[in-house]
Amino acid sequence: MRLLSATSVLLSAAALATVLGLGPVSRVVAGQPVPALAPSGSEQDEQVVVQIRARQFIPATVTLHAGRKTKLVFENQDAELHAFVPVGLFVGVNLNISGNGAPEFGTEGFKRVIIPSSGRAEITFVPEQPGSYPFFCDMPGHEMRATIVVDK
Ligand SMILES: [Cu+2]
Repeated sequence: MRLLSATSVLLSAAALATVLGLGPVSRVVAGQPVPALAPSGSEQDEQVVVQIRARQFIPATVTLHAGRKTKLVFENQDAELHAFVPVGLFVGVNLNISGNGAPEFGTEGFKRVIIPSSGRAEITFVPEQPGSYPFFCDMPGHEMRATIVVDK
């Protein structure tokens, strides 16, 4: 009985909120559902895999999301070394690199990671600034370019 009356009180409070126009917390604006606030944890983590094959980054455009914890994975399926050289993406951004690549850092932070044949590099970070960020491989003679797009 005690539980039941507590439920009644909650229902009454909800009804009162509706009458007062407070309504439900989440609303649909312009036909687009508002994403629910997820509890802290891994639910909003994003993992994106970029394959390197026949001197190409696949896919050529990678879409990430600002503010979301991201693991960006590069898998080198070629029989030669490749490098991931980002432009602008990591300025002022903390990151963590794992895998068996050889990362290089300079005065402005992360410069590139060289990835051995059949190797992989995993970069964990939170993209901050929405925008379009090119990246390339700077191994001699390799003409490999692709783009990371950070959406809001
Ligand atoms: Cu390359």
